[in-house]
Amino acid sequence: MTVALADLDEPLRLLDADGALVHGAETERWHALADALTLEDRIAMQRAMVVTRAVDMEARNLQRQGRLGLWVPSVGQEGGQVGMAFAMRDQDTVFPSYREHVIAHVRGVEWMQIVDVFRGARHGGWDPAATRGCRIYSLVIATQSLHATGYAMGVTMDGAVGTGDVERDEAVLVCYGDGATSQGDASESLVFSSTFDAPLVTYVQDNKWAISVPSRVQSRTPLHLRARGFGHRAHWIDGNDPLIAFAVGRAELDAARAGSGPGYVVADTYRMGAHTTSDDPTRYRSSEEEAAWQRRDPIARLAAHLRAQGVEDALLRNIDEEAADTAADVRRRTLEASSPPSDVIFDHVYTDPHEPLAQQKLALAEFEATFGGDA
Ligand SMILES: Cc1ncc(C[n+]2csc(CCOP(=O)(O)OP(=O)(O)O)c2C)c(N)n1
Repeated sequence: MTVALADLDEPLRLLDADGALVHGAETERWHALADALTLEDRIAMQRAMVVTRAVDMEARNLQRQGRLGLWVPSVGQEGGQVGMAFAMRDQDTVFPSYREHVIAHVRGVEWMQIVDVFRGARHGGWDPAATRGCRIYSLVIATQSLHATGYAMGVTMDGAVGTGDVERDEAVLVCYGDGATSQGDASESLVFSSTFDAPLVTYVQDNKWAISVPSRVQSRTPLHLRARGFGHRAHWIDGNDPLIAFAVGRAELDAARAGSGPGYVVADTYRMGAHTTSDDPTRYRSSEEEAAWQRRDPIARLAAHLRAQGVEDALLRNIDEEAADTAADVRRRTLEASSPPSDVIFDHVYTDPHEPLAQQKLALAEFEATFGGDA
């Protein structure tokens, strides 16, 4: 039987589109969890979103000027991301996709580390000790769902699950999009994490489009119902509401670390920009659809909530200025950045010397030499 998305109730939310708190039978237990967020935390969430958006827009401009090979915008999806990022505990690990700039930023990934990925200047991983467990982006759809599952199974084998100490036990977050759920890897991850009670939480950003394919044609059943069929505790949340993302994310990560097995969170959100700078969304979606989602902007929503909590406009303006400064700094550093020598792309593929690769490295060096040092 086909279950139409329209037949379902609304996704869970604690903040409505105007930033007012929502109360109802389903919300109170989530409010109780969101209450752990102090006003300072909420301001920090707003700062992370605003700074990320400013850098995001600047990176898009830099790509247009030929300074980056590609850029993948997160504009519009910052709300759910910031909630999930704040829901993680220090010892947790996250395997992002390529659009989780807020999560990477909150974990401590430097902006230039992200820019370097899209300049094609970074070929290895990020140091998990320096990024509080944020693994490098993956541009191969859903592949990181398997990395995350295996890693989470390893956490269990290390005895770092279910000891009762939430400050020590570990949970793993993996992020991907609605389109990635169509990949076999994503289904295998659901099976294995469920079978092995792995401490894994999957955060699916249903941003409505897998490039030009709408999410509604990719699944006959809503994605959270599919995940329940695999034995995951699954939720459908408003992906532009940082508070519900925090509450559900915190509950699921803590349940996973306690040994209760995997959780699954589907965020109802929207990719406001192009899929990447190589894409033209005007070819496949309407400006009415975009305008409707514009009214649900997570940054405006949390700003309204903060104002209602007594935060002054001057503070919000300071955040805007800080964001503009950060973006300008990223621009300056990108313009100044040099490219690594091309032969390093061979250096971290295998642990041990590898003859065919050594030959390829030599062949590239000989080819580049034909340009007389101007390759
Ligand atoms: C294994 C694989 N197949 C195809 C692609 C090409 N591709 C890049 S992005 C994308 C759509 C992804 O959509 P979704 O998972 O919804 O994530 P979003 O980009 O919307 O965040 C596809 C098919 C790829 N990168 N990797």
